[in-house]
Amino acid sequence: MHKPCAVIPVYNHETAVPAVVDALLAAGLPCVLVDDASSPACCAVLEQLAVREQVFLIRLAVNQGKGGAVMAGLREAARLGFTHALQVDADGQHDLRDVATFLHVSRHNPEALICGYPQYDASVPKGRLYARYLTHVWVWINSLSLQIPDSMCGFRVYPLTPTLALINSVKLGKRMDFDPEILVRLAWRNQPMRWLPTRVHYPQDGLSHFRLFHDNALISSMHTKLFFGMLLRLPSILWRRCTA
Ligand SMILES: Nc1nc2c(ncn2[C@@H]2O[C@H](COP(=O)(O)OP(=O)(O)O)[C@@H](O)[C@H]2O)c(=O)[nH]1
Ligand SMILES: [Mg+2]
Repeated sequence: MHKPCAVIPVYNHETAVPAVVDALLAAGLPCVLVDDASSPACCAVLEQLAVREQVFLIRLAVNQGKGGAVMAGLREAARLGFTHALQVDADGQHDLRDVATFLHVSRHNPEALICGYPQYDASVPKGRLYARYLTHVWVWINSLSLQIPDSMCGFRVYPLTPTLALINSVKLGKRMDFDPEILVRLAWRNQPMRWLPTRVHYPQDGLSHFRLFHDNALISSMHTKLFFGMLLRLPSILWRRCTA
């Protein structure tokens, strides 16, 4: 059973989001938009989009952060009867020409989480690029494997059943700490994962709400928390790996 949709967390990206929705609908994907307590201007654009067939909109009364918005969208996707969800940013930084490939691989590996392996161009802010290397190393330690080559790219197809089983049983980070944390925790559960290269572009006039100090501090404390979580689970993770 493979019935996919897209889940798009939106926080004040009203200029870019219509083109993202157009591209996803053209690729045959229904869209679940999650308005993360955006400005009135962005709300109005999202309401316009939601008039269209196959576009669903949910509203969070209080800003949750990217992770909180994605989790709300994944729950809504399952409620609507979808089995898989493509997580994609609203700001147009992901290469939507890859949607068909991601869906093809997901359809042939329905149990797997399909993750984007980002190929950055020169537009990537250097501070972000270096911070990612630190995250890669933490993720290798905390997942007890080198199987996760990137954990920050928010372009992935989630199989909803195992993903919601995790989200409903653990309190995950609700901001920019979400993308790496969910991968490590799924890896602890032996979730099959696949990586596909995909181009990531930071538009010159693009609007990123990533807060360099605050979000990096949040991500560091998440890695530390996962480190102790990994130590506690070490015997059971290794046992599961050996008997898999
Ligand atoms: N930063 C941020 N993004 C949010 C929030 N809620 C939803 N989002 C969405 O999460 C995605 C990633 O945010 P973005 O600012 O582009 O971060 P970046 O891609 O890491 O630079 C976009 O689709 C945002 O619209 C929030 O509270 N803060
Ligand atoms: Mg972005």
